[in-house]
Amino acid sequence: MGSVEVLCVADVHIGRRPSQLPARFDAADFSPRMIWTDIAQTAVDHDVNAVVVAGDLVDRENKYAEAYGAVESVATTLEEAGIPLLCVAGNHDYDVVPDLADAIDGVRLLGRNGEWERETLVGEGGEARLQIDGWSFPSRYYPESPLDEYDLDRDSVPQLGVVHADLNGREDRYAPVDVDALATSGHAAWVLGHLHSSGVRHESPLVVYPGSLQPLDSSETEGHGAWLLTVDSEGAVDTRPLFSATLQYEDIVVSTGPDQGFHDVIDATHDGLRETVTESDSEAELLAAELTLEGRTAAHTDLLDRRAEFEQIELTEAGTAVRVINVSIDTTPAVDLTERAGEDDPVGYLAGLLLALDGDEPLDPYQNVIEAAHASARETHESNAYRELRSHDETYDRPTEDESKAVLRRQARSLLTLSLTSKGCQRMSEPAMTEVDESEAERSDEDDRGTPVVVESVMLKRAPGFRSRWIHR
Ligand SMILES: [Mn+2]
Repeated sequence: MGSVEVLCVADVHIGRRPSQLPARFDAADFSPRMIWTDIAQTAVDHDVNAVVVAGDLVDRENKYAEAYGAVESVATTLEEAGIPLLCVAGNHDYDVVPDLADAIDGVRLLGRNGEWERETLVGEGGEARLQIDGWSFPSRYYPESPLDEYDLDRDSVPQLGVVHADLNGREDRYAPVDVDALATSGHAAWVLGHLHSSGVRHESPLVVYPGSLQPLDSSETEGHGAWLLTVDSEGAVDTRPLFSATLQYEDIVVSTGPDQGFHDVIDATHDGLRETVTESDSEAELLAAELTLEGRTAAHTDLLDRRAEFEQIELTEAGTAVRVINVSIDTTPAVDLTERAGEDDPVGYLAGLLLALDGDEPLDPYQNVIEAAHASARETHESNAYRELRSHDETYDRPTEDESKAVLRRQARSLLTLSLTSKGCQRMSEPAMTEVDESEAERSDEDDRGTPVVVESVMLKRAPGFRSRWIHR
């Protein structure tokens, strides 16, 4: 008697489209529906004994029509190949999958109405080889562990449990289960649905989340797809991901250095993207990267100005199209704060303030600017202009001192950049505290004292400590 192979998928969410695809890529081409219809061929190619779906095959009830054809097409191909298609319902499709199972030959629902149910896979001689135990969501929410209701008989045939459940979840609405309960249930293995991030959560007995079949948004990073599970004649279980998804999201962080210019950072980004493809096990058609740039760099201002150029990156590496879908600039100007702090000019003041706000220097000398910033933040918060916004979040009272400090830190960074580059006021992005006066800023650009006057007049006119040091010198 040989081994039994099961193709496991979960969280297909037919009806949804992956979000934030780069320009010129059609979300329909990367839809879960497309990936799902390929599952039948994958099952035939691997000559599996069954296909198991661990819930949330369909995104929601109003996607019945869209799901019907795709599910029927897979069911038909599998039926012709003699491969059973076994599904349990999840919290998204508790009211869809039972109807699909009634309407389409070849779709077998396990665990209707939240009652455990078993399907036995038999070998060529009719001998039982694997029992598949399934439980389906009876409603949108189910606050208990489905294992509490488990009531099927035990015998010597290995059992595979299939359930849509929240493993060790903090929320208790989606069939919370404890990994220990699964590990001690007597099953040879568990295939779970609900969490979209794939992986083995317990070895021996095996507990595995196949994860979403196709990633649906940029939080679902790394390789996705179906998993192949093998139970040998001794009941030993092995599993591996097939990485069948055509799309992959990744977060990529590129560190820049003080001497790097804009083109160097682009080059480093290319290297980072290529490396990510090379290191990935998956062979997705499209890799969509969320990019974060960090570090102290001479290119800081250029990066802020030319952020959009990163979204024009077009690479192909090992057959994968690589694109950037989102860019965060967390860099700082190439100024050594410690070196500049204490110098008797605005840069020195801002450097000292930033060090103090980061906890590297005492805050005492900056108390008055912090208090002024805090008063200004609260005044802005309470102003009539923002009354509408305030009414949308009644739990939020007023800015705390820490929140005001965070605003002050951002403003100080922004001002530091400005005063190092003398590029004017266009980067004063947070008017809550800045109150840019165009005429004043323009006038002071021509002033022979240059940027420092802009600095004073634009933002820190509310900060008595700052003004007293430089305006009246
Ligand atoms: Mn779910």
